[in-house]
Amino acid sequence: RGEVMSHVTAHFGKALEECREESGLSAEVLEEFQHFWREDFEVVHRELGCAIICMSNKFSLLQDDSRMHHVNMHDYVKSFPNGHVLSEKLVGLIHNCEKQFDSMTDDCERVVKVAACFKVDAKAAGIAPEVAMIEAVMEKY
Ligand code: BOM
Repeated sequence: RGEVMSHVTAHFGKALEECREESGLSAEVLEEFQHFWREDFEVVHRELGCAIICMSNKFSLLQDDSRMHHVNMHDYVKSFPNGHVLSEKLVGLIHNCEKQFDSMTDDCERVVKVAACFKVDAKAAGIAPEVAMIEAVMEKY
């Protein structure tokens, strides 16, 4: 059931290389974005938070305060095959995670916490993709 999320991740992940320099995220920490979903990948590096902000900005998914832009995120997820079945859920999970770390003032540190929370909650909700599923759809984007 991580099918839809595999498309979103494959597309979103294409922006990683454009964001490597400005985020300072090394290939040693995260070589390919789809590894974000690996069981043994720990979502802890501040630079990953900076990279996610940079990547999200490529698709206008954030507001000026580096919090999610709900409408744009909704539309982005809906643009993928069967995206409408996931968009509401994904926006809800991310927003719930944002609320838990709202007092953190460093945007990169806060976003990596939000992303780690989202990874856990997406797995629990059964919407997280397998890395193999992402690799299978990479060529489409
Ligand atoms: O408050 C900042 C909100 C940041 C939203 C992004 C969180 C999840 C990023 C990590 C996983 C990405 C996988 C697919 C793309 C989802 C947009």
